[in-house]
Amino acid sequence: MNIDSRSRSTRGDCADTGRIVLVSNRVALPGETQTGGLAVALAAAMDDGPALWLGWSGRIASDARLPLETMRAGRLEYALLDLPADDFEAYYHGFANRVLWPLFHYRIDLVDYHREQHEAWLRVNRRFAEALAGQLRADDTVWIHDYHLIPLARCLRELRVGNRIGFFLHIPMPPPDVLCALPAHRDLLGALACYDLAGFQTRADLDNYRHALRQQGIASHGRSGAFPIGIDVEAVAAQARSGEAERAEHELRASLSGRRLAIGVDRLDYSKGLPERFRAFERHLESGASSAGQLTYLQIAPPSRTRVPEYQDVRRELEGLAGHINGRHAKPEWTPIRYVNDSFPQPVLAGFHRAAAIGLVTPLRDGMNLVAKEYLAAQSPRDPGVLVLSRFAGAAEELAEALIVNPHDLDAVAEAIDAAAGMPLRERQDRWQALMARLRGNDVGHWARHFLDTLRAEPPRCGGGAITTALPGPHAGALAGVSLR
Ligand code: GDG
Repeated sequence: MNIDSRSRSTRGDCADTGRIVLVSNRVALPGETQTGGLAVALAAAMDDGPALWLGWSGRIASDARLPLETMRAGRLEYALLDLPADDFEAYYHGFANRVLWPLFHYRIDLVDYHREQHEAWLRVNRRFAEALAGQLRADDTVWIHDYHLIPLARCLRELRVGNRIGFFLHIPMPPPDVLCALPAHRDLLGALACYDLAGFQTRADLDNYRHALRQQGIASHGRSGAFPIGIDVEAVAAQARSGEAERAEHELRASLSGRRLAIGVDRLDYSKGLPERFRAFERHLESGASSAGQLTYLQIAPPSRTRVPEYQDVRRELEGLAGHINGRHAKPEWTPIRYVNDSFPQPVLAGFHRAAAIGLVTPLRDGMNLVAKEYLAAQSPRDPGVLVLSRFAGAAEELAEALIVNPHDLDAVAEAIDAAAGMPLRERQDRWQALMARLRGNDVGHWARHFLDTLRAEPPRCGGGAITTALPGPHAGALAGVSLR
């Protein structure tokens, strides 16, 4: 790549109306079914304005420096880069999935750290930076997503990119005592501090970040804030009323033989608390509560990261548990748990949600959890279901009218299932309306605008190179939910 032309491209006029340039490990190409929260959210957020979305192509290449593959869909352009086999293995299957993911979900016990994988992570980020710098125009605003790409702003600054650069962490930010289990924790915090704006899902995540910076004596060059991610509420509600959803709802209801439905929809991931949820459902079956035996629990769990041993373990554990619970409690005409390792189109999921009197969202740790929000948006206003929600999902900070539970307390979850099953219509409607008002007040469009307006409220670093301290601008303090350092 030509450094001169890159420098020129980032030193032009610093106008405020450029493209949004999204960067994430994977992109959601048009027409692809996505089962990850990040892709679903970004695809919904990028509805207006010209934008470029850059990410890994999904391909391994022996010569990873081939020109980027580009394509266009309406105002959205995609740029895809290939990655070399060794680096990809160490960066993605190693450092991202077996170090950062468990660590940021408070699972130090599952962290498998190797220094050479950390180095591959940094190399891949430099590769992303080179690919991106070649695509950037002077007035672009760069928005980088998630833990795979934390070092990217620092790499871009090293290439003298002067554009505004923001970062959003989709997963939880752990407290300093957890974070410092990572040998390179200071380097990681220093990389986050390079962003003009670092965004987190919740106030608690933001506090953890700031606390860690203070503890390590690291000065941030930019600002930080809490930007809880939302969903496209009206789109999910419309999907739930579509013909495809109605058919799915109808067929599912017809299969229940008069029983009611509890539903869980989660990527098969140990952070989602599925074994605990299965056990809590068994506790409910054995509780003697009036609703015990009257509910069928459908768990949709599309497999993810299938090569990672911890994911294979949780899958085996769930198969054992489902077999055990059904073996003990099933009747000839009824199976208590329907456990489905498959993914479905979003309108079908919305129909399933609408068929369910109870939504079970009980992760042990979750950045936000979009399924909790999708379950609510899919409900019928006349007869809404009840959300049982873990206090350890970021969504619990906003969704106080759900039945909030500690997923480790199996008896409490079993009691919440019974309370949800017996909740009078009026109370269900009151809770649901309060929750929907909250979802509508912060949908995915609002989330994206709020982040980008905050990022753009500061002058860009035209010219690149020098990293300066960004001082709060005149409008910045007025933006709700963002606190400035
Ligand atoms: C990360 C953070 C944060 C699920 N099964 C199917 C399917 N899905 C969709 C859901 C939802 C998305 O995948 C999952 O989003 P979550 O938020 O629940 O979880 P993560 O994938 O872990 O996402 C999370 C999120 O990023 C956004 O910031 O909330 O905390 O971990 O949209 O509906 N979609 C389809 N078929 C399925 O079977 N089509």
